[in-house]
Amino acid sequence: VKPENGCTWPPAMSADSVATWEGAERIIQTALDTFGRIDCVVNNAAVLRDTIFHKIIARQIPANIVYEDEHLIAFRDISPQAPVHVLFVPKVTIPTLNDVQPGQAEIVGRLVIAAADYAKTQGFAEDGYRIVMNCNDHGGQTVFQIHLHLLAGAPLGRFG
Ligand code: DGP
Repeated sequence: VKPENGCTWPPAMSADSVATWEGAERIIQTALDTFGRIDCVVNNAAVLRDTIFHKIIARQIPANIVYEDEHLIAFRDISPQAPVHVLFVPKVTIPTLNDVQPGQAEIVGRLVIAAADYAKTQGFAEDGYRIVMNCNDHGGQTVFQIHLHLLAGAPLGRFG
């Protein structure tokens, strides 16, 4: 559990401080009523691991969404690094690639297939594209909900 990657409810309380709060059940119910979901429960505190991408999924902030299904969402990167730069994000909360469980292979696979399908429907599959997933500090990850970058639309230069 990485509460630092999200927040607890009520706000400004660490999971530990809520542990002694009577009525933890009520707190968790309030979080559920307010946010529609909780990601996990730590010491009787509801933990919401919200990122900017969760807010896009919940339509709390706008994004240029190009694809969505029950498992994932795809939208244009706010700071494009190529003529086409789309992010594919699962709806299940997974902060980093290190947190992907063996039973979650399908979730990661769906991101790749959705990106390839998008390339085909947009007509640049044959020209080619690059997909990138960053993990933690050295990988340059800045948003702690796993996501796949699809880059295309021009020769991207050699990488790796
Ligand atoms: P990474 O460095 O791999 O964690 O990539 C995060 C990407 O997310 C980065 O390329 C910029 C993009 N991004 C950050 N905030 C927003 C946002 O509010 N909207 C959109 N569309 N993209 C964002």
